[in-house]
Amino acid sequence: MTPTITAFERSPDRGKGLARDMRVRWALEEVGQRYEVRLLSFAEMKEPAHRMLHPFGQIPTYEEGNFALFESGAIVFHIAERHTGLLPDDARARARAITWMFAALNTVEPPILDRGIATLLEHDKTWYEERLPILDDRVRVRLGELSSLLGDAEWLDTAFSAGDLLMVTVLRRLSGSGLLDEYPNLSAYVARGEARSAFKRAFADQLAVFTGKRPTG
Ligand code: GTB
Repeated sequence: MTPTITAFERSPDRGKGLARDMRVRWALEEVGQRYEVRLLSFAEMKEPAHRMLHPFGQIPTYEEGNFALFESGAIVFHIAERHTGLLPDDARARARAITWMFAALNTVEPPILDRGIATLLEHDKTWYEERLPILDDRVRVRLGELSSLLGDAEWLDTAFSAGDLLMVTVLRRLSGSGLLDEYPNLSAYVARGEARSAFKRAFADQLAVFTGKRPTG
């Protein structure tokens, strides 16, 4: 059955692939699973029909018939478990990849999110200029640790996994901040993720929502 996901009808990032449907699209492309997309306005996300799928009235969601999921990490995990290509077969390597999925969402993303919210919603506050460097430094702590761990390796563990997919999407949220540039190996890691053909297809599809131009090829 072809799954259906939800995404913004008008993404605030104007197609930069920073909203969380991007990680679900990328996972589906990695495993070669076709999917449909239902686009929602902000008002539609808060309506009872959508809240039946997502209790917090957000995107993305994932539906297969009458089976529905919300939370991008849970959706990527579901896709990774049901197909080959995103989680290793070896039990220990699989557990390590799942650990990286949690680390991306639960350890690395929170300070990046705090910074993003401040720049988006708090830039007109009197204390903003004082707070931003504090938030930047909290992000730097995690980036420094991740950078040391990654070293000159290609991926977080022995092969690309759902852990890398989530980590790359989390790090991409720093685009335009200049923070990632301070860690050349992390910039290169993100670039490696973005160079994957599955990423490119997912990116083109979410961009087409904004430009109205269907991707070719
Ligand atoms: N923990 C949930 C998950 O991982 O799925 C969080 C879901 C979530 O935050 N969804 C956001 C949403 O629906 C879209 S992704 N927001 C509307 C609302 O809460 O009313 C967050 C996001 C939005 C926009 C950009 N951007 O434009 O750069 C980046 C990220």
